[in-house]
Amino acid sequence: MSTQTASETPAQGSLRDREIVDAKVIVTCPGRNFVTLKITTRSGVTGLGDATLNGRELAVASYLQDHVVPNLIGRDAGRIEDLWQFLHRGAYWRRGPVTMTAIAAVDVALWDILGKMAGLPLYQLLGGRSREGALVYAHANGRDIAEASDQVGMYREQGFLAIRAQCGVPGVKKAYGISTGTKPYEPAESELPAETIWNTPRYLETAPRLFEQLRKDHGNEVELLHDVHHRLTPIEAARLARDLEPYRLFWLEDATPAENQKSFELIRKHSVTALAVGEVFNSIWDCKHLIENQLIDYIRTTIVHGGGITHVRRIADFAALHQVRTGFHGATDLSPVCMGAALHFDTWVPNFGIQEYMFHSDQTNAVFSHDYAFRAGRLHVGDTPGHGVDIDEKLAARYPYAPKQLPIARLEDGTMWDW
Ligand code: CS2
Ligand code: MG
Repeated sequence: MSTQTASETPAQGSLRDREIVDAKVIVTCPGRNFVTLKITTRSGVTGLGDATLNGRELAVASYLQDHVVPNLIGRDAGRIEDLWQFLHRGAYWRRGPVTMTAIAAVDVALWDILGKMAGLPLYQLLGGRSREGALVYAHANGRDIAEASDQVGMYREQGFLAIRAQCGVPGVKKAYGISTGTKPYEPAESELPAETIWNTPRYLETAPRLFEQLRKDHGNEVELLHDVHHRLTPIEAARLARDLEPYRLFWLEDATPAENQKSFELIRKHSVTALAVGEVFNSIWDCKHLIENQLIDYIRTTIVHGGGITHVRRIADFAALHQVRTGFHGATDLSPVCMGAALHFDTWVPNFGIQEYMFHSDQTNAVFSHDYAFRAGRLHVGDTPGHGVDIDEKLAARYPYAPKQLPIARLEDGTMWDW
């Protein structure tokens, strides 16, 4: 009878099977730039991780290619936690969006390999289903309130139960979140940052009118969300949160820049509007104070920028202790690989809140095949082993990198502001 050593399990194959023999950084631009890490084991099992950081893609590609990949070859793909600790503590210059996005790509690729070796979907590896499908929200926007309301109506007809609404601000050219033409909103549109102008008083006057109209047009059932995108001072954020109370938002996002975490005490003092923060965070240390002091209601730090499943699981568990729920970032500049991994996480995590769902283009979906599907307001993952997302490398090679950066914002007097 063959004796199995600790490192030999049918599910995970032998240690030799799990040895990492290749790690490839794939940069492709099917409509927008994405960076993907593909790890291959000696047994030929491969795993994918998203490494996309909008506007700074090549920084992560280089971090992976030059500083991470040489450390992966020859290692055991099954030692996911140890590799996470090696890449985090071993970096010395720890944390930060580039480092944590690179670590996330390795981490998600290894979880993908583990699922494939075990023949299990990622949600099962994490602990199994906690729900059928993840509630998602779409992005409605319009140049004015009427147009934004029409788009909310359109998404409701498509079956969305939750919708983010943004609208233009009178007198402000290219306000945040407003798409031009028929394409969904795409912020990174030029090689160098486009300059946009911001006017807070006009915005503070417009936003409450938008939601007053949306409630009149669409009633109280649909969940409405709004993204301030870091543009208000703490007291302005407190005022907006209070002005929006009658319209019962699901959440008000990034109401004020969250480096100054005490500023959320001011917002909390003046309003019961639910608050969401964290898409620009990349570590549990960025959100610890906000979570343990109940200063937010949803944490948005997601798999691709938050150090992968291994680290975001710690953030979610810490948040659960304080009744804070997850609300993962899910813009189009996070690839379907991230969306796939995030949805498996959403399917498992007990303190799930909601998942952002901006649609990827057909070009992007042709490069990144996946088995998640939208039904009745929720995204449902399949049972493919791993996270269920794959990349067509030949097709990806047809879309070379196109340098793009995010816009910047200035006040009308030229003062640099938060975009
Ligand atoms: C936005 C993002 O979706 C959101 O909540 O904050 O679209 C953000 O502007 C982009 O991800 C930046 O690349
Ligand atoms: Mg946002």
